Amino acid sequence: MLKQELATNNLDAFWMPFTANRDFKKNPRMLVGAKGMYLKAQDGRDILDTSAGLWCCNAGHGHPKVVEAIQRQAAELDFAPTFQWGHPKAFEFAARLAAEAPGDLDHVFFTNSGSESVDTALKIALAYQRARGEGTRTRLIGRERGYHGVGFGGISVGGMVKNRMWFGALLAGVDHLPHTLNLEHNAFTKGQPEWGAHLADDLERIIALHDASTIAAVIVEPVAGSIGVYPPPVGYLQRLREITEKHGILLIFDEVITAYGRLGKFMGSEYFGVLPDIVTTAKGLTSAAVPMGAVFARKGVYDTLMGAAAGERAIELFHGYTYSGHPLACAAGLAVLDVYKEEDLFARSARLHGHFEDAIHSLKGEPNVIDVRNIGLMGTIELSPRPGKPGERGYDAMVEGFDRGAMLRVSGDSIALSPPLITEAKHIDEAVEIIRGSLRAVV
Ligand code: PXG
Ligand code: PLP
Repeated sequence: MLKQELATNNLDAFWMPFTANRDFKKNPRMLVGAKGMYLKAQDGRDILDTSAGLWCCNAGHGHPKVVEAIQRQAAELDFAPTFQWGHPKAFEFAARLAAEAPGDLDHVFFTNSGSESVDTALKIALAYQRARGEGTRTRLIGRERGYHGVGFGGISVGGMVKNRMWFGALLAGVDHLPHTLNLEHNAFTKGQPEWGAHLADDLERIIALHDASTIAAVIVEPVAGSIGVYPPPVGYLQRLREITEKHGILLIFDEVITAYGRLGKFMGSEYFGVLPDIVTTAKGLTSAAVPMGAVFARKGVYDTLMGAAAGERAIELFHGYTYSGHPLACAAGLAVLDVYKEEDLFARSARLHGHFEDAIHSLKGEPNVIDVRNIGLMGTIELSPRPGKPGERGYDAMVEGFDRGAMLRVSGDSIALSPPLITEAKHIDEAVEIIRGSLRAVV
């Protein structure tokens, strides 16, 4: 009896990630169920999911096909190692992903999260440079305000100060491009801003400082997500591609948020027409039903590492996770790919973009709104911070939104929107009206 009570009432033991633990445990926002576009709160209310969980439940919640695939797989093969053994679904899933990916992004390395995908990509980049006889290329270039997860690699190339400042000196040999947000030039832009492509030229400055022969890779999110949706200026990603190519530097797109239909395509890379050398993904890969990440590498990267190994019995890359290609995750992912196809969710997301754009830009003029940005089915409403209290207004809006029946994902004073791709126009309208009410209520 006592044990049962502890299991349900004691919130103390779970150290919650990226959460104000003390406030949450006083005023919990507990979710106990989910179906389609809605979560179920513990008090029985339906809560609209405006953010696809954490930008991840792209196929919506509890899709019967996905549920069934996971159940079947758990009964058939719960686990098989992928170090020196294999199971068919891992190969099938990788082959299907490679077939969908643009260009010659033909090889897939499985991880369990976006953070692991980022560490994997950075390590592949370093190993690739060494394998092709360019072992002096050890520097990694990220971007200010970038989010690349929470591993030491990811926070080193990442650029969010709170995620870095507590954790020591981080990786050596990392430099950062400037971020691309500029409200003076670009506030309330719909889609990609015209101003700012020249910010990519800062890479030439960094190369002039360190020399290209010391630089392995550049990693950026094609659309900065977590910081609050910064669509890239027109031409910016193309310019990064040109400069990296010219100097033998790998270009890594971190598409943990932008892949799997968020921009109406399999990858953001296709949306922008820029082919990077490595792409990191997670989240929508399995619609978050089972944790999983996947790193895509172009043929030349893979072939170089295969060719450099000392014979066919040599391991070509000393890297991997116990759960790389976990059977439950592969089963979920295969079912999710079917759902994306059968329900045509990427095209549907592309079709809804115009309605989404008009709806969120209608929040211009509401109290404290200083910018609205959007691209594909991702957008943000940025609020001015209360003087000396950054993040408080955003936090209050989140709490208010929950009372009004929506889960709002807030980063600082930005409210991010990234609905599941099954969203209908009426859900977008419902989300925007809840945000409007919340903004008027919190002031
Ligand atoms: N790269 C990018 C671009 C991401 O957006 C990660 C890596 C790390 O993924 P994992 O699976 O290790 O969390 C992410 C994750 C938010 C939010 O609300 C964003 C993320 C995760 C949780 C919350 O902004 N991005
Ligand atoms: N720590 C220890 C002691 C381990 O034995 C292992 C894996 O064997 C790990 C960490 C890494 O775990 P994972 O492969 O799940 O990332």
